Amino acid sequence: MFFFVLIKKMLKKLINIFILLILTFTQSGAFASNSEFNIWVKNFKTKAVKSGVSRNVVEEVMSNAIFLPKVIKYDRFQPEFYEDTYTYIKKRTNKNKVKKGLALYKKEKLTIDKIEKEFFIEKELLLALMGIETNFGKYLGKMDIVSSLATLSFDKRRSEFFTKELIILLKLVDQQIIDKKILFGSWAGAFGNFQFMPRTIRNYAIDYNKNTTIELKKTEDSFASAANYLNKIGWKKNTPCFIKINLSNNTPDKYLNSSAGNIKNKNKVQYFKKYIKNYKDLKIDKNLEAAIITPDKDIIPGANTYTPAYLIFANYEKILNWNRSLRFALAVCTLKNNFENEI
Ligand SMILES: [Ca+2]
Repeated sequence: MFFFVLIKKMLKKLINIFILLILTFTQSGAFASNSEFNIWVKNFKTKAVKSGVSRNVVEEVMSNAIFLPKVIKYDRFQPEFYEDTYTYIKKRTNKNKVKKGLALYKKEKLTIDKIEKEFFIEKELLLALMGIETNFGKYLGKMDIVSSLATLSFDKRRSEFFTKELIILLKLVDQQIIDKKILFGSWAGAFGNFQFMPRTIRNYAIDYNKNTTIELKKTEDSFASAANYLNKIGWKKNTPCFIKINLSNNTPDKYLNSSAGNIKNKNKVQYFKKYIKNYKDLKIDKNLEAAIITPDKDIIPGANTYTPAYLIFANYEKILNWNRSLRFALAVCTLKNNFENEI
């Protein structure tokens, strides 16, 4: 009798554990998301076919799409503190980076020089962008970008934007412009040596060596595509990007741009004369249109309001077009200058 009660108790306990397990499993985010994700994929496929992608390509490419929880984690990650501008630039433009870029240039000199001439874009700028985006092709990203884009499209936060990007990518595969076997890149769907999003590929990428596909992980196509992009958005060769200034403490607040989203209160360099302590030393055309940026202000706790400060020009804003970050554009132009001293 005692033995029978013991077995009954154990059985009850096992059933409880079993129920608990089922509950835990079905309530977990990953499980819930997966079933909802599959429904989303089904609806997305219909949408993609309606927008003109062939059914075969939609079925084939989307059949391997999975929900990637880590992509959501990266997208939600907000750094608790930002590096100050000096640290950010220093890390990304150091001697090692210059050395690595020079080695690549030496190897690919003929191609890179040809592209520089053809698109009117300085080779130093191309090298700087590649160095900062992927450390010269070392960090291309290993994420399956179809799944990344699908995950971000499924997610509510920026669904519309990423759905459009994914449809563009499917169209590029459908038109056999991009090889579907090499779609690995960053968690946000950027791809190749210069980290192009699908829309950038569609609008600016070039099959430079004319072998029918655009290979953004190879020098010829990726450098020509980046140069074409910069040329089309209006980068002007041999005109300045930014210059460092010592800003006076009486500079009105409205002139201090600290956000990359909307550069305000532009004027000729000479207009800002009364606010710039080292004005006389600035080796720059004083009639150029400029704006002042103070990238640490409002972002770095306890940062000095007026230091560091820079005058930025039209070219700088083209780099913001590429990536909307004040620090990114400063680092790119700094690395470009570093290359200029070496090539
Ligand atoms: Ca090609």
